Amino acid sequence: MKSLLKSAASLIVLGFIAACATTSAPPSAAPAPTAQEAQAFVEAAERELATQGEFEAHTAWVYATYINHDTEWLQQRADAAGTEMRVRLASGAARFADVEMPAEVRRKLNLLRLALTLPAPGRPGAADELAQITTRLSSTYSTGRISVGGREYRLDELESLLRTERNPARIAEIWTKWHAIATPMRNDYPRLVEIANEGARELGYPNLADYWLSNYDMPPQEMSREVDRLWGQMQPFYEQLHCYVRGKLNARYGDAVQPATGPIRADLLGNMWAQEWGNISDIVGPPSRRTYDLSRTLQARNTTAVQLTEIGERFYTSLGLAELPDTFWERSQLVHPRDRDVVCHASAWDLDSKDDLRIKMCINIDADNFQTVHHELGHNYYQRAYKNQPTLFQGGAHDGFHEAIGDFAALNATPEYLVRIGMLRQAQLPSADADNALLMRQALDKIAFLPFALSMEQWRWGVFRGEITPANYNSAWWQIRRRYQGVVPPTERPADAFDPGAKYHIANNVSYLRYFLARVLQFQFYEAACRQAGWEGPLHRCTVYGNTEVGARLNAMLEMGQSRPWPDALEAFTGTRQMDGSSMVHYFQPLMTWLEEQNRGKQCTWSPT
Ligand code: X8Z
Ligand code: ZN
Repeated sequence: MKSLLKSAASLIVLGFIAACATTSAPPSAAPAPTAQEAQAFVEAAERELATQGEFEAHTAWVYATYINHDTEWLQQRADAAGTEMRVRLASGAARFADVEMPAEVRRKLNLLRLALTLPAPGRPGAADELAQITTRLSSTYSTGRISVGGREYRLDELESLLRTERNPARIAEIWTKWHAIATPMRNDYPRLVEIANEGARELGYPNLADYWLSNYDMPPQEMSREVDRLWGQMQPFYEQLHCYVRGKLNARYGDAVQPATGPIRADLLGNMWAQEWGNISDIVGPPSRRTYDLSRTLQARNTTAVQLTEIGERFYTSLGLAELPDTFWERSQLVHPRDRDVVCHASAWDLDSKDDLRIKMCINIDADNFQTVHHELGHNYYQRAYKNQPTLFQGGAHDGFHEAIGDFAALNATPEYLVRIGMLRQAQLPSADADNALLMRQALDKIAFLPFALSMEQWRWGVFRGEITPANYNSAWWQIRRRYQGVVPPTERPADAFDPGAKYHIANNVSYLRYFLARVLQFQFYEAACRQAGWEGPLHRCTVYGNTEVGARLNAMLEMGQSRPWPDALEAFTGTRQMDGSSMVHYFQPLMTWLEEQNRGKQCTWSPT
């Protein structure tokens, strides 16, 4: 992700050359390059990436925290230059394809080839045109505002409204107006795809989808099969959840708004993109005598954005990790500045690969932001742990690891933990009979998310492969969302709609498979950590808060960065070399059993087309 790291590239630098990737042979007249030359090439590349990356990061920071004509200009220039540099290095790396060399140098060359999110072709002007498009898309998204009831709202404010708004007409209005901000993107996006596909082909990949899928230390087709396997493990659970939630929405809103059969109306789920549904747990239940509402608890205590961030930091320091530096508090953007446009979407930054860590958020005080603060700090603690690795190894074991650390931390925020840190009173501690209510709230966020993440990437892979053409962009988007998630838009979509662009990661070209993988991995990390801590109770009640032995083992995995194929890193912390949904299944098993009972006799499908 562009803004996540010191350079646009480093987070996605991963993996071995894909089996299908071709490399061009050196011209026959030139002498074959040597291993020493490969080593020297890599060292020079790392120096250039480090210097240029630091410059790019500062430019990107100023743009993201103050969007205006001049910062757009700077951002676009830096982006184009960064793309040209990385394309030059990626093409240069291909020269050493047939040279015998130490494994570490080979790995770095492979990472160099995969170091771009959107590769541009080498012809003059291509990187520039691409940077113009990406900057325009980014600014259109981040400066989007809509008018509701005579007042202007930004996206972060609309998200807050949707968390609690229960009037279906007003919900549909907010949803429809926000999605309209993406309409101007509809002509830019096909051109972006065209240029980046051309760039991917020049680097030896058939298209951008295969290029992205080559980042996982295995051939892209194999990675696709892994994704299908993981989804297959959780799909039955999602179908039960969908069925139960649909019934509750039908009971709440009636047949005219939400029918009892078929797909769910996407705007009714408490989230602009129907990606996480935890905000409608008041509608879904199940009722429990004693449970708590984290948003209300935080608000009742007048928690500030700084305090929320300190709560997050405290979890990591309790594991024995160092406090964040003073500059983190001086330089981070925690809340929306009063008088300027910014990129509100949360991100974590490492500007110098030393100690200049920051987060950039527009914090509103609620449970979602509690989760996001932990998420972002997970990125920062990962970045700090691998800062002594060589430049090309400074990244997550794969991008899903980077996204999973902070979510793993937040899984530890159990009621018992909240009592320990003084957020809840002992008397508010939910008893065992509240387990299903607690698990439901988690399932609405964690399980509902999986088919959303999959839909995002299924759409993009189809677009990158040319199977979805511009004329079908929007209809294919809704076909895919309906098939995987079982959701439909509240109203017929206009002919010029470009609904995918209303989601940050499409407008900003951040791959999304990472979040799907992270949902699975975070439960593997959590179960492993709880095992290390000797926890014997129900998995979802475990917290490793304060356990420095777990912290040391976690940090050992983080310190590896991407110096080794990801199964090595996974093994270092969990003892297994496979991504696997069974920790997630195990965590939610009591709720699954309960849901199956509740849904007995119901028709739990939504015709997928
Ligand atoms: O984009 C994010 C993070 C930044 S890496 C806030 N997330 C995804 C999203 O918001 O769509 C975290 C969960 C999924
Ligand atoms: Zn993230």
